[in-house]
Amino acid sequence: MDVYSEMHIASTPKALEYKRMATKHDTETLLERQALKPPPLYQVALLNDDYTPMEFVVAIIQEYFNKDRETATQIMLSVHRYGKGVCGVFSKDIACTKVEFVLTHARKAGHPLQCVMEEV
Ligand code: TYC
Repeated sequence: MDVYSEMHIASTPKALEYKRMATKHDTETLLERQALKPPPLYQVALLNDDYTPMEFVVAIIQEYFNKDRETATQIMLSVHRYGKGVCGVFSKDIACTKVEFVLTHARKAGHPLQCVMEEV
């Protein structure tokens, strides 16, 4: 069969109807898959070290994780005692940006504070 005959078949009403059904089916499948699988979330945590001042860590938690002073102090003390503390849970982009901002701020201030993100 030559190319002109194929083009004719591909545009017959029946062929167009099949094409429309296939497209609709694909769209529904994609929407169903998106509805069933929510995007992954990431926790952002601070790690303990022996040098970063407690007051600096409290200020960081307040500034980048929107915590009041009391909550920030509790998180900082938890990191100090147990080695690690979660400051919040975010989408991938937001978590990545938080880590970058915290690390940049800490390095500029000359502190070795570590901040990590982990899928929850
Ligand atoms: N351990 C630090 C100190 O005694 C305080 C500290 C707390 C450091 C939390 C880092 O993520 C941290 N100065």
